[in-house]
Amino acid sequence: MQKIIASLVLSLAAVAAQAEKPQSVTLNIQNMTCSMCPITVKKALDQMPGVSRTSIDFEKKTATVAFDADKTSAAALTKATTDAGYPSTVRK
Ligand SMILES: [Cu+2]
Repeated sequence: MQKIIASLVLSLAAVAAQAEKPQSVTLNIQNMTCSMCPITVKKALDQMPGVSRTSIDFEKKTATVAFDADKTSAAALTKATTDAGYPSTVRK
């Protein structure tokens, strides 16, 4: 019985690991001119499904976003900031 539970826990962990495909992308953000802008950009990104973490660098005008590749994409993220008034491109 214990063996069955142990293998069940292991397979559950494997499923959980597979379900999430974390990916990270850095975007170059245009139009961030004042200290309020990063808040707007962050909000636009955070509301996207699958986004787990967003950090904005106001000095470098970039946003680094951790997201689940099953739920969203880099293209959807650049569209989100663009729709919010901050056109962005994926930094290569
Ligand atoms: Cu601003």
